Amino acid sequence: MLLAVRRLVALFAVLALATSLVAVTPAQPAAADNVRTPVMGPATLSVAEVEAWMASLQDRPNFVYPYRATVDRPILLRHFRDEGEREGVNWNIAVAQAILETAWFNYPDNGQVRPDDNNFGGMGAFDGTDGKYVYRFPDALTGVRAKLQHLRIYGDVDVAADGSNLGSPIAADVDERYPERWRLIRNGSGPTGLPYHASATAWQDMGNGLWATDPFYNCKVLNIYRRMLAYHGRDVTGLPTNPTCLRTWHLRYENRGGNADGFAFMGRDGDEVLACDFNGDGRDTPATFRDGRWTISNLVTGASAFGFEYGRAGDVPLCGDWNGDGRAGVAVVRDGTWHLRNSLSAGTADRSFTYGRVTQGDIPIVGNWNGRSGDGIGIIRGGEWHLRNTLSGGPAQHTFVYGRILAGDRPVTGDWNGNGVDGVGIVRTQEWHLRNTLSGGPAQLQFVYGSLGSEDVPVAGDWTRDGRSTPGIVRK
Ligand SMILES: [Ca+2]
Ligand SMILES: [Ca+2]
Ligand SMILES: [Ca+2]
Ligand SMILES: [Ca+2]
Repeated sequence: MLLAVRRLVALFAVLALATSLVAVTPAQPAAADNVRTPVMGPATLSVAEVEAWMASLQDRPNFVYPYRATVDRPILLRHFRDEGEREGVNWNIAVAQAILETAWFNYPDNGQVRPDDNNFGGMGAFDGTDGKYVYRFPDALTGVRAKLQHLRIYGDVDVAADGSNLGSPIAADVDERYPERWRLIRNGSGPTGLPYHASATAWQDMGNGLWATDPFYNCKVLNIYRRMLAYHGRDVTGLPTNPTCLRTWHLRYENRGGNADGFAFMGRDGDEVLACDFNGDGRDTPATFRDGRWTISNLVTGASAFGFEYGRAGDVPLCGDWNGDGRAGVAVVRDGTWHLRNSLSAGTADRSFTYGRVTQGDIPIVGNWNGRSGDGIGIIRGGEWHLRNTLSGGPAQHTFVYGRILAGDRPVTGDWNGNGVDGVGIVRTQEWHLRNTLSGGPAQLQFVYGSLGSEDVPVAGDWTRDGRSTPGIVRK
């Protein structure tokens, strides 16, 4: 019996693509009771609206997950709408879930489910079974129906034990394994009764064994749904505000456009995000700051993070190697005064000095401008960069104009070409403009990375230890 229950859970294991994102399992606070996005209920967006949003991303020439389902995308979306309305399930979110499960209906070749399986929910994709148990539906309509009828088991307290009040007969696959499976999941396999019926009436319940093992499963699905709504200017206030949701860092290992090579999970809404080499192993890793509280990971996934207090609310946080030992420390800038600390712990500043007019809008930055050990400092005033090699007040060694910071460009620094000296850059919505030399002039590297405009926070780092800094974006 235990085996059977385990299998049911494993049945819903997400595809390899999504599973690879599950790298961190920090202690999880319980979801707030007031945050509920029901599985059942009407959808917000029309087929045309969902199609327009998908096209805006998936039809880009460099999008790595081209559409490969068995019917054209608008037809598939109409199936989701028709079956969603028949079962009373919010089909917009069902599409978001399918996008996560299938990697945009691409079904990457390393996954167990193939495009012509018409399986839109990872159903039967056990870990380590080479696709032996994957459910294969004869056509896209049946596959969509099966998925939405599954969602009804989870979300509808009133769905009948025999499926007799479903909007359509239980979707059957070619070998009729599916109706039996539907009843099993609806009614339970053990003496305790009903493990899945009405077990996730809201999306915030999903994950942690419900549909998927990934504790962030609900966050990922709702983030996709959120993007869909935001594209059309719909209200996304409070969606999702599940406090278990961590920000996803989409890390790129090259200085060119494309999709993320790696992911980290760290930080929540309102946290400042940073990346530095805190342990001197040559790899930059994520950190967050909020109201004086630092959280730092020495793993590029954001796992095994530790925290301490240094600074307070309103301070501008920075990280850098202040003493030239190869390890980054922390700093806060408060009222124009920089307070640097070499160790990653609470305590007093090792060095304090005044540089720039941060209270009047100067943006403080950190970088190794001369290639010698240890980082220098800088400020951006208006569009003008002022860089200083020594950790003290005084004149800048480099002053130049780069980017349109006042118009909303976000500054980034990093060693883009791996020569040991940091360069400068700006991120303009989703365009990265990087320059190796500390002077104004055209970008030496220019590419598109990220897609959410003001919602993506850029952060650069050497994620791979090859000496070169490359982009990252931190996304809700
Ligand atoms: Ca490191
Ligand atoms: Ca150091
Ligand atoms: Ca460089
Ligand atoms: Ca690198």
